[in-house]
Amino acid sequence: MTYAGYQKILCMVKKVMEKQRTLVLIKPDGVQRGLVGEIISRFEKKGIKIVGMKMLSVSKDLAEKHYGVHRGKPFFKPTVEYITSSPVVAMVLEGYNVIDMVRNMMGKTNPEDAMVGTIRGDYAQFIGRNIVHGSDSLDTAEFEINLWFKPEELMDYKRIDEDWLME
Ligand code: IDP
Ligand code: MG
Repeated sequence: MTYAGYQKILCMVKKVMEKQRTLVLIKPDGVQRGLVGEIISRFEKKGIKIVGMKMLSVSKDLAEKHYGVHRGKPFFKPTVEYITSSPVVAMVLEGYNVIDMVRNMMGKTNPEDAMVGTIRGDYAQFIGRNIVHGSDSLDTAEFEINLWFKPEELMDYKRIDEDWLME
């Protein structure tokens, strides 16, 4: 095997083994439509660990910080109004490559483009009512977890099925 080939495999292995945390929100429409259990259940069945969870009413300040990267865009104000309109469920999920895994399980931002089998593809129709949020990168995840959760609200524990999830 060439050195480059060895490096590539090392990177692949490293990616597979990267333990991450991500912020997931069940947005107001997900809560109002009775989809909290269904959404959490999908993550649980996949073997993803919940390390933090709470229900809260989102303040305008928190919403504007959370969607800060979108400030100035036409959908910024409606999106802040949407997330503050009714309680949300916020979760921190942990697992290997969990950031991309959750994004894949959520489906594309616009439910019209989201594949059947994804959360948005199965349960949503409009981009402004797309029922879930998931952090989109390591940096975003760190920022969003710190924004929504205090360190003491996050749990370190071992799930009993962990040994059976991994090779
Ligand atoms: P994401 O939630 O898949 O990461 P972002 O592009 O980060 O998508 O947008 C944040 C949220 O803003 C979306 O989930 C959606 O609720 C809302 N949003 C984004 N683009 C539009 C739009 O074009 N019209 C209405 N709402 C939008
Ligand atoms: Mg986003």
